Amino acid sequence: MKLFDLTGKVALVTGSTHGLGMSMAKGLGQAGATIVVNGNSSQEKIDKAVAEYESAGIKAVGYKFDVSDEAQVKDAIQKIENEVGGIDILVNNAGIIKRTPLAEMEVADFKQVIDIDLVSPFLVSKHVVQGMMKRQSGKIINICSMMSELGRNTVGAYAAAKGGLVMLTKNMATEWAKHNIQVNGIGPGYFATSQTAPIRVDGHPFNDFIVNRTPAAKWGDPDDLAGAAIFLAASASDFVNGHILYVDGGILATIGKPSNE
Ligand code: GCO
Ligand code: CA
Repeated sequence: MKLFDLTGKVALVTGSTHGLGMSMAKGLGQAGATIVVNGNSSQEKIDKAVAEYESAGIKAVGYKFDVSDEAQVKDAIQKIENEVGGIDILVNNAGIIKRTPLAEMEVADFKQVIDIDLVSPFLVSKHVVQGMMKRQSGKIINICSMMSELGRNTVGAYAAAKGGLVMLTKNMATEWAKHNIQVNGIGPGYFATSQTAPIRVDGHPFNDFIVNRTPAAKWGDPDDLAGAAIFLAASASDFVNGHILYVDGGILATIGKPSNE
């Protein structure tokens, strides 16, 4: 299906050494894209991830850089464009979460969450879009959250960043659509990843709460995100712009139900 074919495309997925970033990147790779793998913890982790993509038959190249450091971002994007090719698809996925009640949260911690989860998507996009504008073609996907729409105790900084990312997505779409660049978001529901591991343990009240709160009655399987990523990266979505595609098992469709139902 040509509409969903990414053969010959270069896709930079930030934070793609593990978790949802890796699942979405694998989907893009299986649709034909070359994956530029990014992380910032260690070169070893990147090398391991690249090997994992390759063993799945996906072309992958690793670049270690900090998405919140403009000098590093500029340098890495220049290298990627020279060494791999023009970036056709950018997935702003890298992010962090801190679970602390707002009244007790240090300002520095709040700012760090905003910096990585909101400023970095702007920063990376700002540099990647230069090439996209020259080529008059590009796809940017910002990874949002249930917390783009809903509040929850202890995740205020993350929610502020992810809510902001929705408006950043709409504004990028507004400014860049005329260059044939589509900017959309994916809003994952509750997925089984390392980020949610501490709140997913069996017997933890949050685990039962999520299963009960989700009409699909389960945590998402990270592989369930690949289809949305492929759609928003492919020509199938060429007139879809500024939209957030929530992949949440129906959470946002409902107020929820009492625990005895
Ligand atoms: C939490 C979770 C969430 C998710 C996700 C939901 O503590 O509530 O970690 O914030 O990770 O982004 O969409
Ligand atoms: Ca190309």
